[in-house]
Amino acid sequence: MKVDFVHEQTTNIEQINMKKVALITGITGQDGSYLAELLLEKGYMVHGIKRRSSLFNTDRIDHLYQDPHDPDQRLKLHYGDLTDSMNLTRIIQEAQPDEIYNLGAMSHVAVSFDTPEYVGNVDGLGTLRILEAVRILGLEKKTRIYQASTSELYGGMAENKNERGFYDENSPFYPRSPYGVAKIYGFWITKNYREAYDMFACNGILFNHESPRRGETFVTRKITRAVAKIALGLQEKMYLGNLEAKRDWGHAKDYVRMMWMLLQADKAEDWVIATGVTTTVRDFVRLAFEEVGIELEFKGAGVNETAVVKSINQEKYNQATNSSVRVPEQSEGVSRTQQRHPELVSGSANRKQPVIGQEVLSVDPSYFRPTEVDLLIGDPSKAKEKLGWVPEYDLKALVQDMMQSDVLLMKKDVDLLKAGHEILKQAE
Ligand code: NDP
Ligand code: GDR
Repeated sequence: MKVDFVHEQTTNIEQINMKKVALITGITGQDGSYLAELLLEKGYMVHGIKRRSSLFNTDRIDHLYQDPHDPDQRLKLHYGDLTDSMNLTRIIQEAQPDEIYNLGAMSHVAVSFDTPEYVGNVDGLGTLRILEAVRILGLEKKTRIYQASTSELYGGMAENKNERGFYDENSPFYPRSPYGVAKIYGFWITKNYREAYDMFACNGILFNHESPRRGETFVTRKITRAVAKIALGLQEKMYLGNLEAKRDWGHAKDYVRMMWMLLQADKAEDWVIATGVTTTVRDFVRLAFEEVGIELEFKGAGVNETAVVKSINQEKYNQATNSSVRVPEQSEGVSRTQQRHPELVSGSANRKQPVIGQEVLSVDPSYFRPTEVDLLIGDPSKAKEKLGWVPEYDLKALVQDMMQSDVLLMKKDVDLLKAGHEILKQAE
């Protein structure tokens, strides 16, 4: 039975879902926030684990907040950590979840080279702690578990692709980072608990997925934020690492829908979720600039590669930036505040439209990784055929979504700074 069919059932399935309880580790992350939205829409009671931090770390889910005093509260957050077995066991006992989505992880590949032991503990052993807690609590026949596995398991080894040139569920693994190695433990321990204890535990082997909520230090978001700032004249250029790396980029919204579908399937299995299209980091940069009407020319190679503005489609640029970049008239003069804080002032002379020939990108080798995954491309045929998964976003739509969101975000920042400037000016 295709899961889409389950989706389309009306009252009966919705009534069943009304009673379902889910627990999400990593609810404050990109995927956790979209998944929480999806499950709440479906009528689930959602429990989420958040870490204690010295600053609020719930920005991505603040719009879902529900008053704990409300008797109909359907989103409950628990303090916790994947390194703490007792804490996890207690939360699982309290929530009695029908479904656990283990999305919590130190998820940055480059950072995993700096914190390898921690990554092993959280991303590897953390998965074991969840599985073992479910078993100890005798919930192994009730609770279905989704493990956030990753295309990093393949390590981009060319010889391990299938005959059609993709990585699929049968391709061998060869992880290339402490993150990938920790996640391979998570993958195998999930499979082992499924086989040893007949638990409904699935691995979603997800290829890169992005969104306006993507963490700012992953390459796509780093690019869209920088391009928005460059377009608005708030920054001159950006620095990136390996422009040759190729990734299979999808939209996080499509991928979290698939996580849910995997746990509704008849049988626990492992699944590749991908778009089947791969693109270089360089082309992602090109596409992002195109969204604001700027065409780039790439020059040089390797560490000496740069990109300059080749042409500007003024109509598209104006439309994308909503004419918010205003080069000041000479006659407007410069106030004392502007002189002291030119960087804070919208419309000040240092905030200008990019110009032809401007260098907007250089390579900084400090972003290179000790071992790199050169190329990833996934074959999602199994998920499409068996579960009827149909992604809504292609790469262009993804880039468009991220660019529109970041241009808006940067403009809001500018407006806030401008408002601050007006207040300062009035105080002078
Ligand atoms: P994010 O980095 O956006 O979110 C990670 C989440 O894990 C955050 O909520 C974070 O909390 C939490 N977390 C980190 N360390 C711990 C810990 N010690 N204990 C409990 N929670 C912790 O990742 P994504 O949403 O992008 O990814 C979700 C999962 O999917 C991750 O496991 C990732 O490795 C995996 N994955 C992601 C892919 C992608 O392209 N996005 C592709 C394939 C797999 P805090 O907010 O406090 O930092
Ligand atoms: P990745 O994502 O390592 O694939 O892991 P990331 O966006 O960090 O890197 C993708 C590729 O871009 C190259 N790159 C840069 N990367 C970053 N972060 N910053 C740069 O300045 C830069 N310049 C070039 C990288 O070298 C790499 O080749 C993501 C994470 O979400 C993992 O948790 C997840 O498991 C995998 O995707 C699938």
